Amino acid sequence: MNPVEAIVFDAYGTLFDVQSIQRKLEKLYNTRAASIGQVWRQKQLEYTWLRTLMQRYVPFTKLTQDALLYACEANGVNAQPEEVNQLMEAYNQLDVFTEVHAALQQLSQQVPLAILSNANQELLDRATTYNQIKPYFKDIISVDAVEQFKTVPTVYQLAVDRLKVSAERVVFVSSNTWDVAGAKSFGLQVVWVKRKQDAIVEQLGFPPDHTIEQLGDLSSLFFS
Ligand code: LAC
Repeated sequence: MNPVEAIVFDAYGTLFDVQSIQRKLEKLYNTRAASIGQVWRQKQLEYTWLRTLMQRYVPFTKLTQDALLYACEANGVNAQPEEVNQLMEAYNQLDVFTEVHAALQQLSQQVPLAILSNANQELLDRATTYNQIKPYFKDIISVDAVEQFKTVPTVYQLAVDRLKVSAERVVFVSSNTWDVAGAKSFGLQVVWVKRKQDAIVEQLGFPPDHTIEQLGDLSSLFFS
């Protein structure tokens, strides 16, 4: 295993728990909330991939709002502007998973940390400030800088360039199996944080180097 000179984190589902958005959806749309939430997340991902293929970049907040409008219409809901604003505001105030603070506090004393995310810079700045985790990071990197979304190699190259560390000495941590494959394909060391017990690795030929269940396992994995 190569020495570790930096650890880079994906944001949504890895650091930030998107579950709180589901609760807001339930308040607004009760029985249709589950389906809206599911279509919203899937469409948000699809739009990042489609817009990259089309070379038609827009900031993550705009794309996420477009995906929400699609999800509501697909479920027969005519989303009101106030409801859309409420749900989008939730992205600025997502809570981190329970183990995140302690894990980042410990890891930041051992090696430089960064975030690498599809989210736009403003959204990342607000979410990390809200959760008071900004001080743990040497850098907070948004794909805004290259105007392409994951899994294009250019995005992972951003982390290598900004941290000035060779790819094989960067550990990338994500809960998103497609992001795991993208980072591994690029050449980073990759840890999958398997937060959902029924999740499985993508059949893309780029499996993670390690699988953990929560971020507190990283320190013993690399620094014991
Ligand atoms: C991100 C999403 C994919 O932060 O979680 O890039």
